[in-house]
Amino acid sequence: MKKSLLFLSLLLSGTLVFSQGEQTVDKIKMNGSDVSISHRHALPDLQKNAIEAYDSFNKYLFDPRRKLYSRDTDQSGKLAAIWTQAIYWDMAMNAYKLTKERRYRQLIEDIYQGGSAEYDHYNWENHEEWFIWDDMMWWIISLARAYEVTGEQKYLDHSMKGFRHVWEGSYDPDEGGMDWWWKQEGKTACINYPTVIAAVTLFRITQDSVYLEKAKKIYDWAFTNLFNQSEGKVADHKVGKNPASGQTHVYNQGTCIGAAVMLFQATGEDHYLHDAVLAANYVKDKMCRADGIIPGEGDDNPDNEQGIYTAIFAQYMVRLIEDGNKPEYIPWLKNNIETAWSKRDTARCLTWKHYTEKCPSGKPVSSYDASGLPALMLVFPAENNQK
Ligand code: 7K2
Repeated sequence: MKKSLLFLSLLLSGTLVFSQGEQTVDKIKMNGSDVSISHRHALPDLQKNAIEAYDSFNKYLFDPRRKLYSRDTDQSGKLAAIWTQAIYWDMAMNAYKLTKERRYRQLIEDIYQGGSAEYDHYNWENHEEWFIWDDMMWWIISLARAYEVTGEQKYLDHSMKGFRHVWEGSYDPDEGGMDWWWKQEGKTACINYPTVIAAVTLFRITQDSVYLEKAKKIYDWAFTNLFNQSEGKVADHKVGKNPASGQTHVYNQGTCIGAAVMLFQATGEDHYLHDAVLAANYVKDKMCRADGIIPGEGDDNPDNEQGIYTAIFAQYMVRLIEDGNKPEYIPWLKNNIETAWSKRDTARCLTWKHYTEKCPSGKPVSSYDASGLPALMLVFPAENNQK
């Protein structure tokens, strides 16, 4: 507590100190009425670096005029892909949760406004704009989460409407599971697990058990059809009666982990947690390099969106650590952070998806590639929460 504040507290009667997340709020009596004075705890080093990394990400990649993110740092005016904006929106919410700073609260609303102006005011029926089911679902998740963080009703309204729309169009009542697109046959991990995440989030908010039933149904379909139950490997997709196939991706592992942990929390059933651990171990032991570094997927073409996959993985891997109480994964993630941070472009304080190679100075970096590390740093458990 600052000296002046302490002095003030001693002078005034009825002083009460309590903790609100990262903030300490001092309630004092002034002229007979309650006044709150808040000041943030000093953040530990890793979290301070997280804010530095995130502010640089925003400095070079957020377009304040369009209130959305650019595809890359080259100022070409090209926006990042529609669905990736939702992942960047999650990052703003995580920065706000970490710091409780007003500027990040404002950024949450700004990105909402940017998305509204750019994507037909969240009119899900507009299939020119919202051209694939999974792109919608990423936003539906983030809209629900934005409601959880801020209590803004309009976010929840769009989320619930969107969920209904995607469910009606994409759910297959005969075979189960969610279709990826209306123009191509096939059910992908990237629509099915995000549907579970959206449904459990909406269940948590509304307590409407219909959401929970839908979440379980889709999870079961994915468990049976996409999930390798002994290895924890998530197949990318399944087309018709063909066996599941496709490359493994860290984002699919991540959403599988998130879906499983959320269902574990919602139901208390351990088998979900067991699946999440298997899926996490698969990434750690089979997809990472020998030194445990998470792979940056895709080529270096600025259009390649796959760099963002580690940001998605981070969001849900940390849920396993915190909500699933698995602190044993912390050193692994910390090593990833320390390695990539040491390779940042110090001039811009930007990182990229090749964590063991120096992020090149003076060259364009895509928002996809630059998002992975700040996203992980923002959600990394604070030192005092580590067991
Ligand atoms: O084939 C699909 C998907 O199954 C696969 O995982 C990725 C691999 O490529 C396409 S979809 C590309 C993106 C479009 N919409 C949002 C994302 O979920 C998806 O990765 O890259």
